[in-house]
Amino acid sequence: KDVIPPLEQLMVEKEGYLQKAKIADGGKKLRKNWSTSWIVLSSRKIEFYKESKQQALSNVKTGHKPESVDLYGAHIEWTTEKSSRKNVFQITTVSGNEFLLQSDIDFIILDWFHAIKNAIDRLPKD
Ligand code: I3P
Repeated sequence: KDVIPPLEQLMVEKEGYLQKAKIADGGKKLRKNWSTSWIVLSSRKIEFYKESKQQALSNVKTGHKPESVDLYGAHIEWTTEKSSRKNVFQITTVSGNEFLLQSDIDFIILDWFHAIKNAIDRLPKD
């Protein structure tokens, strides 16, 4: 039978592949482990899928959940200190999760930075 996706998933603003490393969970530092992630940005959240888009879509039916990042109150900033890689920015959530996102391709990472920053800036600040 058909599964009706939540409203946010019908309002996807941007999606694509980036390199991702989660470096803190609830304020607790994690060992950095870069991997390719399928990333879906909607108005209020980012979802990180470990798999390809195809697998991500089929997982909607199985109920397999991606890692979801709440953008309310989140911070985004470029960083040159947290990685030896170029084109890295960090997202920090209110809950103390920290993610690094990276692409070697300048325009791709710039587009993502501005899309996520705009989404955060559009959300209420309190
Ligand atoms: C890490 C791995 C990461 C690297 C990180 C290393 O080693 O090489 O790619 O981050 O550097 O510690 P390991 O796989 O043994 O955990 P960058 O690629 O972002 O530089 P770091 O410790 O300076 O963060």
